[in-house]
Amino acid sequence: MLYIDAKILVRAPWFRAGRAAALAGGVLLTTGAQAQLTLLPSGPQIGTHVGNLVNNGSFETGGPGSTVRFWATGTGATPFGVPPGWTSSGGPSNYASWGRDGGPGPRIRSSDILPHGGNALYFGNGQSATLSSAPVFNASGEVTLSSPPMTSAPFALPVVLTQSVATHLAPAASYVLSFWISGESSGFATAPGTDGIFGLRVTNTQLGDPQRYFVVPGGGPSFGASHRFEFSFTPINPSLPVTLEFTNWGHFSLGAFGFAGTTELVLDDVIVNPVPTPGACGALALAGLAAAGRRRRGRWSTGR
Ligand SMILES: [Ca+2]
Repeated sequence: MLYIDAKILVRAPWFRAGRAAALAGGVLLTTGAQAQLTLLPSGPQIGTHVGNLVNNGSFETGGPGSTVRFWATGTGATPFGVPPGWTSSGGPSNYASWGRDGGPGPRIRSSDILPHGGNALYFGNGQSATLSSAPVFNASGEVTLSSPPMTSAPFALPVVLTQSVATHLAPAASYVLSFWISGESSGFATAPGTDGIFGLRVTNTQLGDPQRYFVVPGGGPSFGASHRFEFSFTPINPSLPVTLEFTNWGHFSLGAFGFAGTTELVLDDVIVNPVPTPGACGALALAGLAAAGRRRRGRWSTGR
């Protein structure tokens, strides 16, 4: 089976550190009829490479390492190469790159230091993105928009990365989605930073497969230089996979709303883990942790 072994789960530092409370809530309260995608509070990392259902989630397989390839299908930039396991799309002018560059690092496009290995994805798509109204950057890292972002010429299309993840072959009561986000120049930015926006869709977890929006940390005081986003989710139809979809529209031009031009998405270390169904004793233990240990801690990286 591809479950996280329960013994590994209990030994994991995050489980002992109190963040289990939020995950326990997801494990105990959701069913297939209550499918959801819940952003977890910041805290010690939950996702583990052991039991990761994502194929090439760290972009290390086939990675170019100390140089870059251009990965968003549709680009005219060369050399071209899509990370194995993933599907990509973009406009002809996109310059989304895979690997690492600059330093000291590893980093890509002067991001924060990569959390795993020596390859990550930069979603470069130019100074072309706009919004019809002001975004709201919530403290959780989720961004509230009144209408979808737009990408204008010459880039025309957003840069999109997708992978179907076979959760249906690893049945579980719930799953953890974990990934690391930084931004172009975020590792060297000075306050107030230029936080950006990216899109996340996880199909088969919310009715209508809505796209949601989250901050790309720009190195400023609010969100730091990088962040690991983690979610709990339950598939609507457990006999089908879920699809991860990451979208960058480009640097947003938000001067009309009082914001500076924004940074662009850097992504690494994508993980999906099944969470085993706790037995009666396990459920009681988790409930106890939830009651006694619930706390919320800010852990936005301040850059390094
Ligand atoms: Ca990596």
